[in-house]
Amino acid sequence: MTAETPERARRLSGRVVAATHNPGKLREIRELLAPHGVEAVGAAELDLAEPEETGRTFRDNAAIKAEAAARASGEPALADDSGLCVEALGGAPGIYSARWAGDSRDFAAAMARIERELRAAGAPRPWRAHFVSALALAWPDGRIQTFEGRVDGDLVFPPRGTAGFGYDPIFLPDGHDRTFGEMRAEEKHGVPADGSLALSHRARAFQKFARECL
Ligand code: ITT
Repeated sequence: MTAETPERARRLSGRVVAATHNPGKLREIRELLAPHGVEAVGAAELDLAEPEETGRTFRDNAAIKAEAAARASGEPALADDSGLCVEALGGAPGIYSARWAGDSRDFAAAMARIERELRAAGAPRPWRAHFVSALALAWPDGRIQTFEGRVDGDLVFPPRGTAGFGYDPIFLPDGHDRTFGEMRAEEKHGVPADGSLALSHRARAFQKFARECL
């Protein structure tokens, strides 16, 4: 049902429902869409319920969220499912990245848990990890398109920087000496005008999405 390259691409214009309740993500999605003249209205603003994320992959969960929002709103909906995969922890927290922060969304605790588990496992440095973002665009008629992006890097402790959200302060992307938490928004998820590869997982997924849908 989901495909990276749909038979007939559909273009998005006007407005889209951003099927997320995460304000950090919503901000990034808005900033990514704005240059294309597409406005994003957040799921919380429309009072949309949060569906249960029962999928086993980022793509499945993104599709669940986008489809639920498109059905409930009658408008096209764009969802992101994303997470941090730590190699020495077998890819954890992965699709459970939000859950590791608990109901209170305590990412300081979630980052501390990652450090604790790496030390307990005796994992040799560098502590490799990657962020993944799956974007799903669902149309009210049930059609869905998905796109995935990834960025690799090392984990650093203690966390550095206060920008961004979630696990940004411990993620040092390859080729950079500042964490996502120390970068300006534009550096983390800006899309280069010359068509070269963006830095963040979400911006990389967005580049694929933009090629097909904007
Ligand atoms: P929605 O489902 O409502 O979109 P969520 O926060 O629950 O919000 P996810 O299920 O996709 O979203 O969980 C992804 C988690 O992974 C997110 O809460 C962050 O902690 C982390 N994450 C994803 N992208 C990130 C990024 O760019 N920087 C830092 N942490 C990120």
